[in-house]
Amino acid sequence: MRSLICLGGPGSGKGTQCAKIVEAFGFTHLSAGELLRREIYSNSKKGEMIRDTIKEGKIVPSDVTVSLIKREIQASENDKFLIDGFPRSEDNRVAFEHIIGAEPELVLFLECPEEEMIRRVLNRNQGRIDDNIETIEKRLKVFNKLNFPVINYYDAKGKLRKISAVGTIEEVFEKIKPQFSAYKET
Ligand code: UP5
Ligand code: MG
Repeated sequence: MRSLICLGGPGSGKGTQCAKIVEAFGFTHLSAGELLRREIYSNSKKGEMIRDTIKEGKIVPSDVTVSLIKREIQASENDKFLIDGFPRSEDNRVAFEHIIGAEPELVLFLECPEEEMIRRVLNRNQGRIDDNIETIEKRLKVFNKLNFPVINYYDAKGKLRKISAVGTIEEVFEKIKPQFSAYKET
């Protein structure tokens, strides 16, 4: 199993760029946020807890997210995964590496100014319960406090690739592409 990770603040463009990477390089896209949102609507026991956590911009317990990711990996015939928006904390990272038993080959980090992230999220209009200014401010705080230790960890291991997320969707993708020179275009 080979995995790449895409990190960045709320609205930095992870989902948008991951969709393009997947199309160009044949990865399976696993968005942790999407898997959690799907769980809310599946009437599972954990759905209510997940909804409350997302509404508060907090991080869902690692075992819940990791088991959703693991289920997708096991159900897939692909062996290349692009994980979007996870791990968001050191606790997430350790749980992932312990349970999945692998470290990512590469970690993309989409760097975006906060005002731009807020603007993108507020313009999204997809009815997400966390796309309001109160929750966005909480999401940004949690991102700054808990995701940076993970980003620094991968940086120290030489796995981090910082990409400026400013510019059009195509311009950002052009900056990402060279990072994938080792992966075959599909
Ligand atoms: N857009 C994208 N690129 C653009 C560009 N270059 N120029 C102009 N506009 C651009 O993009 C956001 C919006 O901006 C879109 O409308 C897009 O068209 C436009 P998107 O690609 O959706 O950005 P993304 O980084 O994916 O933003 P998202 O809001 O999904 O990021 P979050 O990290 O906040 O959300 P996620 O879904 O990952 O998590 C949601 C919540 O789930 C978390 O806050 C947390 O509570 C919980 N969660 C966990 O607890 N654990 C996890 O592991 C994951 C999530
Ligand atoms: Mg997203």
